[in-house]
Amino acid sequence: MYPFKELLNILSLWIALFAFTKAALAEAIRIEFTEFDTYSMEIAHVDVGDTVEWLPTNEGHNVEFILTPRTVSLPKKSRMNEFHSMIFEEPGIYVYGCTPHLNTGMLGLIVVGGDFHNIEDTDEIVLSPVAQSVLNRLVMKAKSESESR
Ligand SMILES: [Cu+2]
Repeated sequence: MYPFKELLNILSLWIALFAFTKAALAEAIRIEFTEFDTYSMEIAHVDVGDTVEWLPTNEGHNVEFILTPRTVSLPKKSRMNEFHSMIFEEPGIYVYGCTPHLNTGMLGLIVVGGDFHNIEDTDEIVLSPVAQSVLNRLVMKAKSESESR
């Protein structure tokens, strides 16, 4: 038989291991660059603290943020054809696009924590007519998805 103290040690080891595994499994959302000049996931609903990863599965694309909550400054755009990842710590909506395909509407929307407080700021983004209609569609879809969650 193990002495009580040793049992406690084993128990706390298991708890630590469990916490570690949980942290390691914290959700990472993966978005691919596609041959159709789109992101494989146009809208991502994530929780605060989640990581989003962009995979350079097709050449000629990157990730450039064009809207973040006001408390978050625009991150530097990612390099072409490179893996990119970002942790989302502030609730709100984030809009990004691919620098060379912004005008043709290669856009993505991330909703963090189901928070749309800065939705009005999307009105101030200046885009080509095509990209503008893509953005409008994404915003409407994200809102209705959010309501049905
Ligand atoms: Cu692109």
